[in-house]
Amino acid sequence: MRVDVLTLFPEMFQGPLTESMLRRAREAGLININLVNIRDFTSDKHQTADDSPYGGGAGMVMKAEPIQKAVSSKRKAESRVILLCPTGKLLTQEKVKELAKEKHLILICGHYEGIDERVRDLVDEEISIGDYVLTGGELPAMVLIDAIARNIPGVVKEEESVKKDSFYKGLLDYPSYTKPDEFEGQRVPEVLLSGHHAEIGRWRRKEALRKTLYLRPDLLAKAELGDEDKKMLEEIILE
Ligand code: 21W
Repeated sequence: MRVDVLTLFPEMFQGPLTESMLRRAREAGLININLVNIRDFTSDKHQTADDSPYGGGAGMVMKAEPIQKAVSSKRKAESRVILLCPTGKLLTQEKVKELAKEKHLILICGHYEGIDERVRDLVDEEISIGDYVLTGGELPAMVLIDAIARNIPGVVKEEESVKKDSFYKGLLDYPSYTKPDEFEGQRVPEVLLSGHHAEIGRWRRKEALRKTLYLRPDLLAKAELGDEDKKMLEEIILE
């Protein structure tokens, strides 16, 4: 997959995209991330990319023309153009999986108080990462890229863990433990030391259900539950 990120602050991406999993994914050629400075598409001598809002008020608004030129220089028939903005549709794992199948994404990061409204006509969709106010779309773009990369085959070393994301689809994670088998007087649940894989699987499913019931009942209402899950939930409620 190729991703062009249009931003006034390409330096913000230097850390996250050059470390850990994303670096490996880029080095392996699984994802090609290209930073595009919107300022390079301005046409005046001061390279003006933002200006004061018509009608007055505080803050600056990003100009439409430099963004349009930047998009035009990258857009191909197979491109999907996404604007990161606070009024966008909330990002979900479902959307992440859908976007992971694309050949080419163009991500536009707003900054300052916003972006000229007419930019919306250039984009295929608008995405927000949550109901809180950030300083720009750069961190949301990195969140989106990170979540997408995890779903490109070969990026996560143990493909199993991505499959598990979907096996436990809609539920919170089960509890994990590693050595030592006792820490501060708390023992690791005996079943995990037993080597009985079927029983371990059942225990994990039940504990994932328990966590979801207690911490995120909203997710439980949407999860696809089988008969075994419903039996386990009854047991949990009666315990
Ligand atoms: C924050 C832009 C507030 C605009 C009317 C006119 C991208 C983001 C962003 C930002 C405002 C995302 C106003 C979650 C986010 C982003 C910068 C509005 C007041 N009202 N997901 N001006 N949260 N944020 N400014 O902030 O660009 S995705």
